[in-house]
Order: sequence, then C-alpha cells, then structure tokens
Amino acid sequence: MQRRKFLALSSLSLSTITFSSFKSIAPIRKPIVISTWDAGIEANKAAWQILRNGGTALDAVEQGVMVTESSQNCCVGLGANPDRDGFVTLDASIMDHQFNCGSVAFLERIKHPISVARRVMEKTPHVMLVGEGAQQFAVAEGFKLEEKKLSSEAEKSYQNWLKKSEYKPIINIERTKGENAFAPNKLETGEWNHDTIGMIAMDGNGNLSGSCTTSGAGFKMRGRVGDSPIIGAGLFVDNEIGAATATGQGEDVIRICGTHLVVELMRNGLHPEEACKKAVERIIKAKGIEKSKQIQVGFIAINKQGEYGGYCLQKGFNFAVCYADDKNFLEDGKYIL
Ligand code: SD4
Repeated sequence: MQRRKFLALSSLSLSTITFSSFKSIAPIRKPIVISTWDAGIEANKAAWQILRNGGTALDAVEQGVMVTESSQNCCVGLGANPDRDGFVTLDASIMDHQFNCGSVAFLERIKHPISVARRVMEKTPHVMLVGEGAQQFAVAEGFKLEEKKLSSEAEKSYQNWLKKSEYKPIINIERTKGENAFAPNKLETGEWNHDTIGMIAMDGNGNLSGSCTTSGAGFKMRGRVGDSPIIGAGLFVDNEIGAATATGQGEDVIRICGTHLVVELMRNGLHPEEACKKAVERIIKAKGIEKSKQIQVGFIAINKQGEYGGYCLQKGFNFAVCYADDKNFLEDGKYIL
C-alpha cells in the first residue's frame, strides 16, 4: 500500500516536473504580433515597425489596427456597411499588460475608435463609453467628427440590402475570392458582413497587449453591440499567461466569454491553438451543431512563450503572423465543422 502510494506520488511529481520544465525551456519568441483575417498582413507591418524598434505592445496593437480602420479595401471603420437604418456604428477595445482596458461601442463618425478606446483607458476612470457619450468624449479629446456619409461601396451594398431588408449573417464572407482577397463581388449583393480586426502582440520586454476594432455585423439592428468592445469576449489579455482575440458572430462569443475562456485554458497549460479549439467546441456545445453550421467564429491566441494559434468553426478563417522582418504570413485557422 505504502509503496503504491509512493509510486503514485512520484509519478505525479515527475509529470509535474517534466511539464513545468517543458514550459520553462520552451523557446521564447518575441516580439511577435498576430491578427485576424487577410487585412492582418498590412496591420502587422505597422505593428512590427514599432515592435522591432523596441516599442511597446500597446503602441503596436493600436497603430497596427489603425491601418485597417483607415483602409479603403476593408470594411473595418467608417467605410463599412451600415446598420439597418443606414448608420455606420463602430465598436473597439484595447487592453494592456496590467489589466488596464478601455472600449467604445455604438460610436459614430469617428475614424479611429481604437484610439478613443485607448483614451478611455488612459484618461477616464471607466472602461467603456458608448454612443453619444463616447462621441462627445472623443470630440472633447480632439478627434474630428467626420461627415455622416456612407462610402460608395457601402451605399451600393445598403441599397441592395434594402430590397429584402433581411438580416442574415453569412459565414466567411471576407474570403470569397481566393488568397488575400476581400469580397468585392459580394458588395453587389449586400452580403459583406464581417468587418473586424483583432490583434495581439508581445513586445521585446515580454509584455502583452491586444486590440479589436469593428463596424460589427452589417445591417444589424440599430444599437446592436457585438463582442469586440467587451473585455473577456472579443479581447482579453493576462500578462502572466497570454492574450486572445475573437472574430465572427459576436453574440456567440459573448455567450461563452470567449477570449477570457481561451486565456484561462492556456493558464491550465493548453497550447494557444488547443485553447482556441476548446473555446470553439464550447460554442458548438452551447448552440448545437446545426445552428453552429450557420455561423462563423474564430479565435487567435498567443502565450508568454510567443507560441501562437488559431481555431474556428468553419473553413475559411485565417490570421496573419509576424515575428521577424521577413516573417509576416497568413495561416489558415484549423476548423471543426
Ligand atoms: C461582431 N465579432 O460585431 C464582430 C464581427 C466580426 O468579422 O468579427 N466580423 O460581432
């Protein structure tokens, strides 16, 4: 009996030792930045310039996604599809390595919601500002109030959508035209409905930060807010463990506190890819397989070793990974359904 107990104990401690020493000898890859979808390549380039020059992960994730918010090729930001009443409303969040975080939701006519989110984090006692109040704050902080006008593509797409006025999320809409393509063909049909970039990074000091910015689901109900500005849903960072961000149908990410779950799974020792996979499985468990087939959700994550991974529900999600001047590439997310 005694001997059996001893053997059980020693194998337990052996596996603990092996596991923790494995963790501690895993090579640390830093700096590193990863971000969702094809647009992540351009965003990573901007973030990488900051990281390679010794800048902070926080600056990198803000300035990285600002590229996407400004891009004409992408539906993140003011060029995006409007809600069903014809207004573009934006959500964004940012989080640093000390649990500081800021977010804005239902924000109109401001070009860089991510920077407003950062000001909320740095200059207010709050975490989240929404709607008119968020806009007032932005203007008081010197952000320009842009004209209330849809981009020509969004206008076309909205007019088309109005013919049926039917809200129907369509999975993987960003990538209907092969490698590196958004979906200009879908502009004609009003079906371009995923409009997000999430970015997470570790800087040379080993500090993690993340950002997430979106126009949300195209033709959504007025006032609808997705997962992207909700800390623990669309974005979460715990500097001891790792960081995660999400894309896809926000309602289903919120339901399971998706990115918080991913980080907690990494805390339990899972590799980022495995953690993302488990979170996707949780969505399927919550929703059932048939309903899960109708939507897309993707998670990406990095840990303190600079290991990274992504996982999604359906084929078609990808993310951009950058950790050297000549290493900025797209990876397809593995999928379950
Ligand atoms: C939302 N998660 O508002 C966002 C949408 C998205 O690619 O990620 N689109 O629900």
